[in-house]
Amino acid sequence: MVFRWRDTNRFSIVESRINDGFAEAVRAGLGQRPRSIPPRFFYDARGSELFEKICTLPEYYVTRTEFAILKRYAREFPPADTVIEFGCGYGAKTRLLFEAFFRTRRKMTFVPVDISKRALEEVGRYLTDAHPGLAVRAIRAEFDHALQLIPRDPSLVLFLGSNIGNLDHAEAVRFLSALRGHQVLVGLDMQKDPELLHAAYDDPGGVTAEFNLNLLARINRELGGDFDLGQWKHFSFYNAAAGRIEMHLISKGAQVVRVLEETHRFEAGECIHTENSYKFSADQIRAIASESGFRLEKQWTDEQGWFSVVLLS
Ligand code: AVJ
Repeated sequence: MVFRWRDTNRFSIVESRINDGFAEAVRAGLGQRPRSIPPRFFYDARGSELFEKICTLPEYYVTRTEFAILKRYAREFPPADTVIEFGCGYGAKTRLLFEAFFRTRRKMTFVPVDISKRALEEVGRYLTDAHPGLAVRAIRAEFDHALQLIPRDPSLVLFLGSNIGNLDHAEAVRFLSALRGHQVLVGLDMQKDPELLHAAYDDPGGVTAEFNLNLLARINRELGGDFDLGQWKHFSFYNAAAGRIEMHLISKGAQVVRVLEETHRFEAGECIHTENSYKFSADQIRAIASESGFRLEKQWTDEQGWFSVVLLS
């Protein structure tokens, strides 16, 4: 696809260390017990497409609930000269927010961070077209690495979509600590009826299952693996003690798989842990904020209390 920018000066993209270590992570993850592969590897082209589809599922309340909160309260969020966003994806929420920000400002800089170049280009093209006063300085990198590349002057940082839910408590505190000096708008999915959570992570149409299984398909495509996808089952459940949804891939029978010149033996029922998606309580949000050196400035939620958007400063 060829993009033609109306004004090239207003869009740039830096790509940094984007060999994200998929092979190394898979080798290490299949070699350890219990086996696990980090969820950031879900998002190749096919995985990103499937995730977009998840976001529109009736059972996946997450996206539409957060969107409604943002839409309703956008005017209360503090605009800033520079807005940084971790994990902008295709930027539906970002577009909404900039509509609100540009009611009171004429010039802004937007720094979207994502691993998908296509998503960054699409967001950049749309936003620079829509807002003549906007410059987009995109960063294509892993979140951890991007922390060293974002502007230092006090900015508004967006960390939406409960992307923070992929981090455990210590990781979340470490990530937010690195953002001190900025204001941070964070979207967090709240603890709720496990039935609702189960439905959101195991939809009847099987989109979430396909999203999970795509990780094995990606290993086959990119690392020359020979996973037989018919021999694996998507499994997700709410681990109430840990306050998180866990996603696993379960081996249907005893089998042998070759990946990266190595042989892996699986017994029936053995799993690969592919994702934790933490669900938060009000106390946990307060703890994360204070442990990372922030004040919980403001908090917005929906009528059912399913999702929270908080402003840390
Ligand atoms: C992108 C991490 C917020 O945890 O809800 C959706 C990913 N996994 N369905 C989430 C996901 C299965 C999503 N996050």
